[in-house]
Amino acid sequence: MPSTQWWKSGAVYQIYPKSFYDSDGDGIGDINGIHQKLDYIHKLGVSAIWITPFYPSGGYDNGYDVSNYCDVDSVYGIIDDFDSLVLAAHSRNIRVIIDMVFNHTASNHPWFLESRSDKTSDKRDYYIWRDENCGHEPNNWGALFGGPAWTKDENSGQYYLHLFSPEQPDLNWENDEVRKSLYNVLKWWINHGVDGFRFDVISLISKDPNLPDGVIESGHSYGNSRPFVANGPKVHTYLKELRQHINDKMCVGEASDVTIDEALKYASIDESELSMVFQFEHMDLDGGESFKWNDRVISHKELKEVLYRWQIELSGKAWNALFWCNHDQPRIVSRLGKETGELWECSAKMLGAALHLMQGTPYIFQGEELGMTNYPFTSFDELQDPESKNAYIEYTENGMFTHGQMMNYICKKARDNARTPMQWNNEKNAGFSIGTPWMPVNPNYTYINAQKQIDDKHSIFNFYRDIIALRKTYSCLVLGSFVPIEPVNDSIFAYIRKDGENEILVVCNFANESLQCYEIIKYLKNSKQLLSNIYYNNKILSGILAPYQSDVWLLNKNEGEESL
Ligand code: TEU
Repeated sequence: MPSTQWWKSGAVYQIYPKSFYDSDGDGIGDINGIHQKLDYIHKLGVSAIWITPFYPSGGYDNGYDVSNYCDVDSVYGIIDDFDSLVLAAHSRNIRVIIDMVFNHTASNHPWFLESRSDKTSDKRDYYIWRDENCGHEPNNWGALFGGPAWTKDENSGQYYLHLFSPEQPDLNWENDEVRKSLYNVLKWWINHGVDGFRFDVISLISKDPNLPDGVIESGHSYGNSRPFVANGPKVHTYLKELRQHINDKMCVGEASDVTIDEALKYASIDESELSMVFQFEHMDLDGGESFKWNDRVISHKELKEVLYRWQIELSGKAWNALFWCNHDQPRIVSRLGKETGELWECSAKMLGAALHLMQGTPYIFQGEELGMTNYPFTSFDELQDPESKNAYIEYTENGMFTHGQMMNYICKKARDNARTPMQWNNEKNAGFSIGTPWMPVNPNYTYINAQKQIDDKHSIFNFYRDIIALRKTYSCLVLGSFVPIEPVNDSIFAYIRKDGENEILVVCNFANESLQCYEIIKYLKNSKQLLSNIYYNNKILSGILAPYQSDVWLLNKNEGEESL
């Protein structure tokens, strides 16, 4: 394979440290816990780990409210632990990517404390302060975690902007000193050996300076700020400037509300801004009026349309970040596959193959490689995340949903589903901690756990190993073009990846039933099966796919259609 940037052929493993592995028995995962599990990560074959925030924090949003960008929160360890982790990861050829939360700080960050202390403070302009508007907030925007996006500071009588929660005031990127301070943070971590950054909600850093009212959509109490804060007027200027401070490090931006046109700028292959962006169009397909709180099921037809469009439109111009899961999403096997029964394993593998073999950098969220599932929440008291707690209170109090409806939606969509402890073995607390875990362990840990899967060659873990290895073996799976096979059934995702050397066919049945796919038979003649999640039949040769079947074939180039 020709040499290419490591993140193009490699996969990234996302670690939510609080729930990964607890090395000191306080019920909370930590940096040394990650260190102790590096061999497991190495075995999977990933090229990098991305660690979500582990910095001192206000403690409101599980680390996404940073109170000191250049340190490790004592609950996770000390900076020496981080330095040792980087060395140990590098010795295994695993890069380390860290999360930078630069749209906002915590409300107890010294910059904000100073900013709010006095209207004339040097740091006043580090944040976005405005006078009241006829006795009300400066505009009608709502915050993502509930309530208005403005909070009044009684001391000065002015309001500060917070797109998420009052505990997360937005930084004012217009201020040169703010940007310089943030670039110094990047330098500090580069000196600690990190290989890349994931930038939290980076598409929101540049706001429309007029801060106009937003439309109040049905089912909402406040105006929608997104048209005025996402992909704002100076975002690309700021990112080009930021890029000068990180040289050739890999950087992925979380870009909510990003369009393809915007992604072509953020993630252009000349990398003048970022290496790639996380877009959410495929994850938002089951959203609706009440944001994500519903039990709608993602349509396979729409999913395919979105994923294929991103593949085709970015091809040769920008680079995709591929993901089903992260710390904000429910578990994918519960969302698009089967979380129990004999098809659990098959569907988890199919979802892995469908995603990883498209063009882009695949991300695996801890436990996805084991087929970990959503948690069966039954009461409000089990919830940790302010997003779902606030939504529960708002929607049950305003009579929009009953307790039962809201708990059903939470079981399907809450971010807490991703945050239950990693299931290492079938011992106490799934081997996550000898103390009391900060979140309950999913009761299915007795049969879904790492220990059970590592040595089983047919396990989900080993299937993930195989797809990661396949991308390293065949260059067409990395830089090769993406050619959809259509028309096929809406639930069948069939595509060919090809370059000058090879052509590989990927076919995945997203349905919980056998489906005909005669359209692919012609490609299979004299071709070689590289991978399958079905070990008991070869009906695929006659064009029949089993429920959730996923197959990967190295094509004999003389067969199939000339036009490919
Ligand atoms: O998420 C940004 C974001 O837009 C999410 O809040 C998303 O809309 C939500 O999770 C959907 O349910 C990032 C972080 O990934 C998230 O954990 C933080 O809470 C948020 O930013 C604020 O920093």
